[in-house]
Amino acid sequence: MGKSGNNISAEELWEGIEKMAAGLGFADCGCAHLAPLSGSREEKRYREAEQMGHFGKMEYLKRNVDKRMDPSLLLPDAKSVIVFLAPYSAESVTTQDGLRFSSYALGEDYHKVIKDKLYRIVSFIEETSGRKKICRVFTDSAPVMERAWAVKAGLGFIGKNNFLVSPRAGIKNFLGIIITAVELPYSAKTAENACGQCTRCLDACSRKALYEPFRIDASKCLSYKTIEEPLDEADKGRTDTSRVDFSQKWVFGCDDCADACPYNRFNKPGWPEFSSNREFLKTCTRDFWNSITEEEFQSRFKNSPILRAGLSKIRQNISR
Ligand code: B12
Ligand code: SF4
Ligand code: SF4
Repeated sequence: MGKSGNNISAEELWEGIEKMAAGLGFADCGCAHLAPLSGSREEKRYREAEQMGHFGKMEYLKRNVDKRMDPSLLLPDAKSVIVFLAPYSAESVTTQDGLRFSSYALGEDYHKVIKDKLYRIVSFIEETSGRKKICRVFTDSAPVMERAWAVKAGLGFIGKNNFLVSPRAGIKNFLGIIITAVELPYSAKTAENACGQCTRCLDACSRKALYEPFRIDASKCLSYKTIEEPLDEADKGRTDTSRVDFSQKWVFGCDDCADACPYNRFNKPGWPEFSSNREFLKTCTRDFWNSITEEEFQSRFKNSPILRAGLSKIRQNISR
């Protein structure tokens, strides 16, 4: 591997990135050579899912498929995809009246938290290599096949529940991505699927969204139902939650197929930013959601993933 600029070798640059990632709290990172996914098994699976209607009303998944399959359309001259694992392993919240909030939504908006840290690594890459505008940062926000790149970067395998499962850092990790024009040493690590005969995640999925190993009908998934599915016209502006039953229910996201997984034992401690609202959410019973105004909701959940669903949608989820 040659020099990446400023007379530093690609290996030295990568060592610096790894060290910095560990210092910032990332549980692992890896790097893949950027090559289009066009014609790959990942593209085939993606197009099958779309054709079978599994994307429901997530229109953004149907747009920019060319970019999704070829990240060099997102950054000219892109050479490498670096993938980072950001642990969020706090236990989900259940209120005393049985409302459940998924473990990934208990703190600050993860997009911002992760990107802020990745921008620091970008500054390091640019300063060290002596080149500007050679990186782009993504997390859950753009047409990038994040799980597929995590596998290529050697961070783990795709489990039967569709998660990127890391043999070193478990299952509760967000993925963060830097696409860069710098050529780096590519990961030698690989991880074969190690689910074996286990089917705990499929058994745990009450909606049968995981309808066979490695296949999800996202339009049936509670995460889609409680966050992404557009609010029913009839339910817009709902102000009460009177049609409530008393069983436990997921109100924002779902952790059933993740929590069932034995790889949770390898989870690293979650970043405190990802659980900063945990104690408060425990107090958010039906009475709270009934009485809060739109303005209070906007201000209380300003920097939280929960804002994405909106107050009316949360009320709909509670009364469903
Ligand atoms: C749309 C979306 C959703 C949708 C659809 C999910 C889905 N499984 O398709 C909904 C709203 C349901 C959802 C739910 C959740 N999501 Co989501 N979601 C996304 C998003 C934006 C796009 C995913 C996508 O393209 N789906 C389409 C399918 C077809 O593609 P895919 O899941 O990427 O799967 C490909 C690879 O797995 C690939 N593949 C690669 N190698 C291999 C090898 C083998 C053997 C196989 C079989 C497949 C395979 O094949 C697939 C098709 O190409 C990504 C961020 C991103 N840009 O990638 C986050 C992302 C996948 N979500 C994430 C999270 C945290 C969740 C939830 C846990 C949130 C929650 N608690 O409610 C749940 C988990 C549900 C589940 N079992 O997957 C994380 C996952 C982290 C991880 N460790 O895997 C991501 C990566 C966001 C992030 N940056 O951290 N999500
Ligand atoms: S998140 Fe919940 S509904 Fe979605 S696939 Fe997993 S267990 Fe099923
Ligand atoms: S629960 Fe079992 S089958 Fe599902 S992803 Fe984890 S190890 Fe694989």
